[in-house]
Amino acid sequence: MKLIALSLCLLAASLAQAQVTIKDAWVRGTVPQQKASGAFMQLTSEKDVRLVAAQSPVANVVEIHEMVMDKDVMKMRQIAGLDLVPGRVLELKPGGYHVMLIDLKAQLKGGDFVPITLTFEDTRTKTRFMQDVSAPVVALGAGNGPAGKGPMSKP
Ligand SMILES: [Cu+2]
Repeated sequence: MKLIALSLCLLAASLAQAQVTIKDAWVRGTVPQQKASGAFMQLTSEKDVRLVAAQSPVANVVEIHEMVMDKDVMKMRQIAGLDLVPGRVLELKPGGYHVMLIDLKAQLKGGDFVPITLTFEDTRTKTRFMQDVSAPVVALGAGNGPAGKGPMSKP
């Protein structure tokens, strides 16, 4: 009886933590020697939360990036976090916000899955929570990615 109560508690805890809906996650495949790649997905939250960090076992460094115009050249740079507006889809996509996988430990091949752990912060309570996603790798030159959002053909 105690065990059942405990597992119900754990279930409730894990459900309570799933505050952000993560959809259509994918990672751009790499060629040998390539040391970085991007991860893309759609995030939706019912609450005011902020994506503050990401981790993945495939990369030594994982950052949150945005694309900015710098003297007519698109460049990407790290940002401290990304706010989610409740009920609105925040799209991480090629040419826009993305999760940057840096110093990759191995080549990312089509058909592989990349586990990514996202850390969010409830902007009111300042409570942090983590959510995992398993993102399929879409190989370079394989055409469109899931749901027609293919690898970046232009920045
Ligand atoms: Cu980047």
